[in-house]
Amino acid sequence: MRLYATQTSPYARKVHIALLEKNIPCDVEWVDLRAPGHAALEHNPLGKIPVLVRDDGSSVYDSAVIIQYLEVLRPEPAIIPHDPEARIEALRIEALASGIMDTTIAWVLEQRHASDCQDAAMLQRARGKILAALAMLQEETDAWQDAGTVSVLTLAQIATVAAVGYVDLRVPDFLVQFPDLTTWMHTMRLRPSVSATAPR
Ligand SMILES: N[C@@H](CCC(=O)N[C@@H](CS)C(=O)NCC(=O)O)C(=O)O
Repeated sequence: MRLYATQTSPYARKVHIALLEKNIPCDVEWVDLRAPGHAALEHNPLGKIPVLVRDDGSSVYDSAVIIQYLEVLRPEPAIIPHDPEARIEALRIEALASGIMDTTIAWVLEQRHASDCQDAAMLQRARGKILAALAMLQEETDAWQDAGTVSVLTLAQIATVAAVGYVDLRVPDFLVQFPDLTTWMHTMRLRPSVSATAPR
């Protein structure tokens, strides 16, 4: 199997951490998304990463679907709870974390416009949403103080690491008001799957 990814994509990082936590061997190919005709286009017409290409050449995307595929491919150790209520809760947190990724990327792209061309209202709205979602994630992490030492991370924890790591990479100021979340992230960086996938 081969994962097409970039070294800064939080969606790809989520998948990469899941592969490592579940101990699933997979080659990783770094893609330059700005290059015309880059490798991911051959496997996903949308040209987005992550894309997982199976040994029979078929593709799986996007990141949420890849996670479901990995769980079917190798059910143990499970990263998604079997209990229906706990499962929905894990998927909700994954969606919340993905929303942080989406909104942070939109914020960063808008911020790159010349200052007189920026949509100030959009930036303000996006910032508010990111901060509200981070506050919610911080509450979740209060219950995950042992996550640095558990045998396997859950999807909710993996998605949280990927989202918070991305905010830290692009807009670290947004994390200043979340000291508990920041401390939790420091603990998580001691974990091999988290340190090996840190954005570079
Ligand atoms: N919902 C998708 C989002 C993937 C995504 O937007 N990836 C970005 C990189 S972080 C990308 O490939 N952008 C290139 C493009 O949109 O052409 C997922 O969860 O996999």
